[in-house]
Amino acid sequence: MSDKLQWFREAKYGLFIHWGLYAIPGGTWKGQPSPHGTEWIMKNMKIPLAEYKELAKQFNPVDFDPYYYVRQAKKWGMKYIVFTAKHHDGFAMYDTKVSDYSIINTPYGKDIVRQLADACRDENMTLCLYYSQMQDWEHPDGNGNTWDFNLKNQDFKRYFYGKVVPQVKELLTNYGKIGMVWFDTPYDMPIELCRELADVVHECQPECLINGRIGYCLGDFREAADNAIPVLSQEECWESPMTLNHTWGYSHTDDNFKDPKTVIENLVRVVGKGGNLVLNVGPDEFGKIPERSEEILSEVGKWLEVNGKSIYGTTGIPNFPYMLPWGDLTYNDETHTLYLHVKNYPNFPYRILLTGLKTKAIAVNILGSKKPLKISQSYEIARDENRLYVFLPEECPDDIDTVVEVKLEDKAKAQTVGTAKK
Ligand code: FHN
Repeated sequence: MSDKLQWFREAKYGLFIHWGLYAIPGGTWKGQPSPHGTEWIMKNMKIPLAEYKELAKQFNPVDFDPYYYVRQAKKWGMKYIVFTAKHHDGFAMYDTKVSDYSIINTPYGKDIVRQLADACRDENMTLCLYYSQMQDWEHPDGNGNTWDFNLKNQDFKRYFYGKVVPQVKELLTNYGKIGMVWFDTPYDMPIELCRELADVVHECQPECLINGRIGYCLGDFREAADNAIPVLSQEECWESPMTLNHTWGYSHTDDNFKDPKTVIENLVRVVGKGGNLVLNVGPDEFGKIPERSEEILSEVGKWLEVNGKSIYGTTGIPNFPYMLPWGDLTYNDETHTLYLHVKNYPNFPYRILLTGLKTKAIAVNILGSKKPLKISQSYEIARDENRLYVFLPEECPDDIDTVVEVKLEDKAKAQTVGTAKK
């Protein structure tokens, strides 16, 4: 049986793109800032549909270059792209026959999903599509728009069968192979409809993944809360969606960006807990990715060029007992290789201690250098304590995260803490 999660399990790092009409106001409407989430501006400010729809008459992202997006994502070390085909505002960024509310009816007039799909296919990048299945502030029967529509007349099934099902079918039949449909905010959508939606995806493309936010654990993996990293390592696949600043859509004002060190730290933590990180950019109304986002992602990409082995195809050691004062660890179970991510570089005597690893280390070096590092590994019988000391060079090779590669004799085994007697 094919393991359809295989590509996702190995990918570890993806690019999320939140892009739609909301890029035009960029978080400010008639001089007033939207309280949170620029892509939520319509709902946050209860903008009448007729007024919000006017944005479509303006939308002309002439700077959008799909090949640039995909090549940048590759350079940044990302292995998949998740693009908002339809967000909560109901506007389709592709040529849909189901509704007039789409990119085709803008001055731009070209199908964005088509262009991205072509570029992804040519550049060998996995394309995944975000689709807001429950919330739709344009459709009178969709969830969320309480200021334009009378809720008493609402019939969710009319929206579900009239827009959701046919649009998801369009996305999965007209654009080639899609890696995943990224559903969102299922709220209290009835379970039968969620099941039906999953069936639609499976019928159109049996290999296509469905993320956890289809609801009721019907997805192929679990989606963590936004910007959240679990405390414990998880054995099943999962994903953490994360912003670079404080919003998903483009913002004219939010310059509160995470620096490259923080992004790398988050990536390592997510991967070390067995997950994937899907990191967001919000292009502006012309289709330009914010400069600061590009700078940060380039830095992370450069780090990955040297240290990618410690990320792709890795996970953590399940139930590793200790927090590490100097950093984090990731582990490749196939090659029996452990990666020690040293974020707090030690002072004299320039060594780090890993307590709790039972397996013998056979070769140790810093990624990017072949020079072997000195180690000392011991087991103290009375304390039942395994120790591995790694001696590092005096000068820190990478201020952000120096990665020590530890080849093990066998699969990594960790000690347990809390069992006094054997
Ligand atoms: O409401 C959305 C939000 O706009 C954004 O798309 C994020 C991405 O995970 N999901 C929802 C909130 O969880």
